[in-house]
Amino acid sequence: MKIENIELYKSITIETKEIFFDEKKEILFLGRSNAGKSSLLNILFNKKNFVKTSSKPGSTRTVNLFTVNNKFYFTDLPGYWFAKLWIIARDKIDALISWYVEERKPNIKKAFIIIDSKLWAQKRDLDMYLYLKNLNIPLVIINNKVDKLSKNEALKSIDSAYQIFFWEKILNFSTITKEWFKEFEAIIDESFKK
Ligand SMILES: Nc1nc2c(ncn2[C@@H]2O[C@H](COP(=O)(O)OP(=O)(O)OP(=O)(O)O)[C@@H](O)[C@H]2O)c(=O)[nH]1
Ligand SMILES: [Mg+2]
Repeated sequence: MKIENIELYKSITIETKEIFFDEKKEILFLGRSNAGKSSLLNILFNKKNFVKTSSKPGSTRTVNLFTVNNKFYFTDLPGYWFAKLWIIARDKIDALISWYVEERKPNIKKAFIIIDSKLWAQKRDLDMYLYLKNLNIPLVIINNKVDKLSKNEALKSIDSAYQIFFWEKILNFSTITKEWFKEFEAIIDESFKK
């Protein structure tokens, strides 16, 4: 898909009264804080700082929907585990994520779980994986930041991810080198065909 038009459609918080009812097909970008969700969207949109990113975890605190080509939603979600947040704030973010996912479930054609390959998959990632699986949401794991690893470490990291996520579809990725970008785009195209 050639991305020609991108607009920030809306930002949703736990205080938002109602999630709209709209038939557009949607893909989600989920992951622990700092894994690279917002960076990945910038790469796809081919823009430098359109989606706010930060080296400090916790930069995305709302669910941000971007309309792509007036036809699809690409949705950036807050990180589901940000240890430095107060427990109440953390619970609020987790509640926002699950409320959003469950409301929009019929329209979600793919959820990308982005993990930081250097930190390996953690229990929270597995919890999210099992949660989405239970909801029957199609998903792909993105093993991001492999530019930080040697070739050998990258192989080990994806191997361990396969074992943790029950041989689910996993793609190595780096938003810096953009290696595997073609494969990533192909997954997106295929998601919207359904
Ligand atoms: N080395 C490397 N750094 C990356 C990569 N992708 C993202 N980063 C960096 O990781 C940091 C976090 O990226 P974000 O895209 O803001 O992460 P996020 O998952 O949206 O984080 P939250 O909004 O806090 O949940 C930034 O400093 C990025 O530049 C990558 O592939 N390789
Ligand atoms: Mg973000």
